[in-house]
Amino acid sequence: MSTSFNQQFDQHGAWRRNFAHRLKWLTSWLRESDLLDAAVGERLHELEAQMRTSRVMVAFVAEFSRGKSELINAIFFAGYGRRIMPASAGRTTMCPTELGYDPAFLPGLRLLPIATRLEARSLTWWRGEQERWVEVAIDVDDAESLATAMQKVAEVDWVSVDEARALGFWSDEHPQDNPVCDAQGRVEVPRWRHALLNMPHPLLEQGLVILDTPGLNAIGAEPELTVSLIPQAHAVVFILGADTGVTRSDLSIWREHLVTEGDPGETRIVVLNKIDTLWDTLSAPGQIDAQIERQCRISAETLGVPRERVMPVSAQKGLQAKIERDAALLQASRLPALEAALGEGLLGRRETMLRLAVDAGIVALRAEAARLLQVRQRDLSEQALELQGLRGKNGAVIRHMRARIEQEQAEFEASNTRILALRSVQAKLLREVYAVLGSTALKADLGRLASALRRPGIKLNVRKVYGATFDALRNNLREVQATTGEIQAMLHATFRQLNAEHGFALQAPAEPDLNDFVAELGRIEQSHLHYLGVGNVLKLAQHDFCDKLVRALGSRVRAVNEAAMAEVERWSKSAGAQLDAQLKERRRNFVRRIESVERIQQAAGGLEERLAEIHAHEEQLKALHERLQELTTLLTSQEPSAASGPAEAAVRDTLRVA
Ligand SMILES: Nc1nc2c(ncn2[C@@H]2O[C@H](COP(=O)(O)OP(=O)(O)OP(=O)(O)O)[C@@H](O)[C@H]2O)c(=O)[nH]1
Ligand SMILES: [Mg+2]
Repeated sequence: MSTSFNQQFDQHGAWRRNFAHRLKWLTSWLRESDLLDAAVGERLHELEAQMRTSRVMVAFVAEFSRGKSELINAIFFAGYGRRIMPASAGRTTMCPTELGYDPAFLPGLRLLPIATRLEARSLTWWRGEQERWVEVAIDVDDAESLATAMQKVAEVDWVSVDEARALGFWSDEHPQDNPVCDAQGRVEVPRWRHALLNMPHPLLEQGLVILDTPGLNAIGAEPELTVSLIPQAHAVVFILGADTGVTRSDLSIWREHLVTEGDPGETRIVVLNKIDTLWDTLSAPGQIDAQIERQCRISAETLGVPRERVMPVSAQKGLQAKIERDAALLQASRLPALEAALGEGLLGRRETMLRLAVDAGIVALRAEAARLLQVRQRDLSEQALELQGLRGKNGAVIRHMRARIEQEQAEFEASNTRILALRSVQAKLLREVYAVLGSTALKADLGRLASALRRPGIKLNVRKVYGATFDALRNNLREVQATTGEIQAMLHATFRQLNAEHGFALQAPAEPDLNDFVAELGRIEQSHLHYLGVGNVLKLAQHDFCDKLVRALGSRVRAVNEAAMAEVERWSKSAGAQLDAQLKERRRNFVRRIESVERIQQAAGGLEERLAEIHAHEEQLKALHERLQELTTLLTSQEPSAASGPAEAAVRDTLRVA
């Protein structure tokens, strides 16, 4: 039960590596067995990409100084024997900091200057702009160098009030939130807008992404963080201090970031940190435990979550205990229980999802390859039948047979026009899909939203305005679904006809189901309404804020639309690839039949020899089919890496927001 998050993640990584290994193996077998046609290749490619790009993101969210960075140090970086993320009294982490690993980039820390806030671009956009980021090289094997580089995320600049206002760190409407000016009338602002650490740390290499955030109650947090980045995390850890209890600002951060409607599957963990501040040498251990328990209960009640969801820990003592290898202190820090919950809840769910997707992919792959084998099998038995009919026949009959095959071949090539027509209609409808979901159309929709939000008196109408925009966006998806339905009907009809005329085994691939994307739009809408509902609606009066909000929205909706387009494209490609594969097979089949007849024309014993060959070939195909079943089953029937007994399932359930 007490496998740590790190161990769990290692197992998850091992499973992924193992899968990738077997997939490679299957690929080379398919190639050797001449089964790797375009349709099969497409499936393999998808599976490989699915595994490679799957990420698990954990976000740490809390008021400043609750111990977010310290907890990250304790859970993930204790192996370095020192503090890696800066953690100190007062505000420390000044910009959102993402830790992950992408082998496409060199290891290093990339920092986006705060001045980019003055340009009308979303963070998502900036991610693609390499040259504006400041790169700090790190030596990944040197803890000192890593920790020194990470100090950058705490850097600040002193600027005039005007500059601070322009950057979004000064508000005339909420003067109580403004930072204090120094003697020269300057205020402190973060030097960086966002930090990305790219590092081949074992957990990060396996797809873990950690998001550390600056204390969020402060003025100046970008809406994109709330409505885009945090909602995309697979788990959000919310941290309270045992020394402070649930303060008003904790509560407002909780309401703004953690209470999201429509995200029932997401994991939210509440951590009551700094329990060591309750370790009082004058109290008996039982009294201390009772006090911790009482604090957890009160916190749970205040936040409105079940008591089990609140986990008491001491990040600092946990880090110290791991570094000093002090087992008793580690136990007292209660860090292991938190790690176990994080590992089982988060990874268990993530792995289940990945497994389901991968299993479906494998089944489709197997069907695709099996179809190819079936076609070949049928071609062979037809050939055998054809040749058997030639037994004891004279030369004229054989010549006639050859002429007939050649005529069939010519007719087949002539019927290609229908296939070409299918292709062009398909391409035209796909272009329509791209027009509906593409970025030009989205820009127009969001432009309308932005101007509606700027109208005075919007406060009472926000729901309606968002509703109108999202109805339009949802309608786009529905329109696309109607188009794919049309293409599907056409595929069915044409495939049926081709099957009947040419004995093909074409089967239209399952039509993409866009309902998940419609639901995702609903979640995005909810997260925005929620964000505006918790007191941010007044900020809409600031143009800058409004633009930022709409840009953040744009990035998320674009991602949804792109995913939907990818799904449509995948389906369309799969249909095309099937058709190509069958055409190719059929052409090969004509060539083989003519060859057979030629051989029989030339040699007396050619017929029996050819029949024996065909029979041997049929046996071979049978064996291939069995092997295909075996190899693909190997990829689906692996045991889950994380033990998933009833206890774990229960933890997982408690981690779920009902
Ligand atoms: N006693 C005690 N102090 C802790 C614990 N965890 C963190 N701290 C201290 O609390 C202070 C703030 O910790 P940070 O990790 O910097 O807090 P943060 O939430 O990242 O704060 P910001 O980066 O400013 O948003 C530091 O001085 C830590 O050493 C703990 O478990 N016990
Ligand atoms: Mg911090």
